[in-house]
Parts: sequence; structure tokens; C-alpha cells
Amino acid sequence: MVETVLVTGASAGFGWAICQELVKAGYRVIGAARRLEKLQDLKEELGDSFYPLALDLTSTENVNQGLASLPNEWQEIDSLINNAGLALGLDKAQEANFGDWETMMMTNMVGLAYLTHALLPKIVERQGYVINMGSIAGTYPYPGGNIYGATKAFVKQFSLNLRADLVGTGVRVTNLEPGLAGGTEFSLVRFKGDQDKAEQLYQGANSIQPKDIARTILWLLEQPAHLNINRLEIMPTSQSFGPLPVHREP
Ligand code: NDP
Ligand code: 8X3
Repeated sequence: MVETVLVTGASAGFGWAICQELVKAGYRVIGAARRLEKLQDLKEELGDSFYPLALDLTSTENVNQGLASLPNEWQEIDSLINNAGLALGLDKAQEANFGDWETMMMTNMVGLAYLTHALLPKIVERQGYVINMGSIAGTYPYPGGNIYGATKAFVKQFSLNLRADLVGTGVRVTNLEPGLAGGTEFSLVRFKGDQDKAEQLYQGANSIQPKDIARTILWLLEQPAHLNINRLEIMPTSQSFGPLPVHREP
């Protein structure tokens, strides 16, 4: 039986590469995002094993409509890759825009939780898998990471708490926590279209690439059913840890 996997954030970056990798490996993939035209391009490439689903995670109504619109042959979803998400801005909390905070919370937490809640009964029935896209930002604080990091800490704890509830069902849950990753729209979105600023971040860093994440997702899905990888933190070799700063009075 070919498994069906729903991947959010399929119109760019990690999600795009995950869809490519999973279809190549023989899965049926529903790719969800707001930009349907991008998903149609992916459909051109991937063919009948891919279904493009227009869906805005910030609207529960829109998520309901999207799921209800799936044709019968795409209704039986085994596994969910909650990959969609975003950071907006890198301002200090005291200078940040609250609208940006709301968008991050609505997308990275509320949307992710709503979709998971909607699909979980099916996933339990089919003993599937939930893979959530966390981040190192959910563990290590950094200046300007305020709400973005907090949303990823939510995703991490939600993943672990799902494990606590799902024990005995055969459903697996993983929180995947990447560090600096280029080749996606992430920084362009964070810096609101400032291409130079976005590019500078990756210069000389040999950062994680979408293909690395896609291969990791496939590896997770293909682990034997008796193994659950709870959390998986990945960094580029070039990224490491720094000392904690101390502010000193002059
Ligand atoms: P991209 O910006 O390239 O992709 C983000 C995806 O999320 C897009 O497909 C976008 O599609 C989708 N998305 C955003 N908002 C919504 C929404 N309201 N409804 C539905 N889909 C939405 O970023 P990445 O591929 O880099 O990021 C993917 C995930 O990985 C995110 O959760 C991010 O936080 C996480 N991550 C990224 C890292 C990095 O350094 N790149 C490192 C660690 C984690 P559309 O605009 O068409 O809706
Ligand atoms: C993206 C990684 O370090 O820019 O989640 O927050 S980071």
C-alpha cells in the first residue's frame, strides 16, 4: 500500500525538496501552501503522485475548506509533515511589530496545531507519522529571535506531548530542529524582500540545503516502526555555540 503524506510549505524551500524526495521514493504526496501557482509548477514536475492543495494556515476556515476539497482518492492521509512556517523581522522585542508576532504565532503554532488536530484521527487509524519542523531557535535564544524562537519552542514541546498521548497507537512523532539553512526563501521573508541582507547571512557558511532536510525526512519515514526519533537537531558543520554575553557597566 503506497503511503500518502501531506507536506505543508510545499511551494518553496524545504517543503519543495521534501515533496520531490518523497515522490521519488514512491510516496503519494499532497503539497500544501498559499501559492497555488508554485504548487502547479511542482505538479508539472512530479506528475500524478503529487496533489497541489491551496491552503492558508492562518485561517481555520480555509484549512477546513482545503481538506474538504481533497478528492476521495487523496482523503486517506497516513502522515503529516508540518513544515510551513516563517520568521518576520529580527528586531529587539521592544522595537518589534506586533502584527509580525501575530503572523508568526498564527502560522507556526495555531495553524500547525489546527491541521494536526484535524488530521490526527486519520493518522492514528493508519498508524502514521507526524514530523514537525522545529528549529535550533526553539532551544537556543538569540537577539531578535523573540517570538520566532518561542513558536519553535512550542512546536518542540507540542511534539513531545503528542508522543505522550500517542503512546500505544503506533503513531510516531519527531521534532526536526535545523540550524542555518540556505537555498530557501526563509531569510528573504524574514528581511521582507531585502535580498542583499538575506544573501549575506549565508556567505561562506556552507549552510544546510533543502535537499539535506528532504533526505533527513525520508530517512525518518523509513526507520523501522519500533523506533521513534523524538528530536533531531542538525547544524551545518560551520555553525557552533558562542559564549553567553555579559553586559558590564562602564
Ligand atoms: P521558505 O520561506 O522557503 O518556505 C516556507 C513555506 O511555508 C512556503 O512554502 C510558504 O508558502 C509556507 N507558508 C508560509 N506561510 C504560510 C501560511 N500562512 N499558510 C500556508 N503555508 C505557508 O522557508 P524554509 O523552507 O526555510 O522553512 C520551512 C520551515 O523550516 C519553517 O517552518 C522554518 O521556520 C523552518 N526552519 C527553517 C530554517 C532555515 O534556516 N531556512 C532553519 C530551521 C527551521 P506560501 O508562501 O506559498 O504560503
Ligand atoms: C531558522 C534558524 O537560527 O535563523 O529557524 O533561527 S535561525
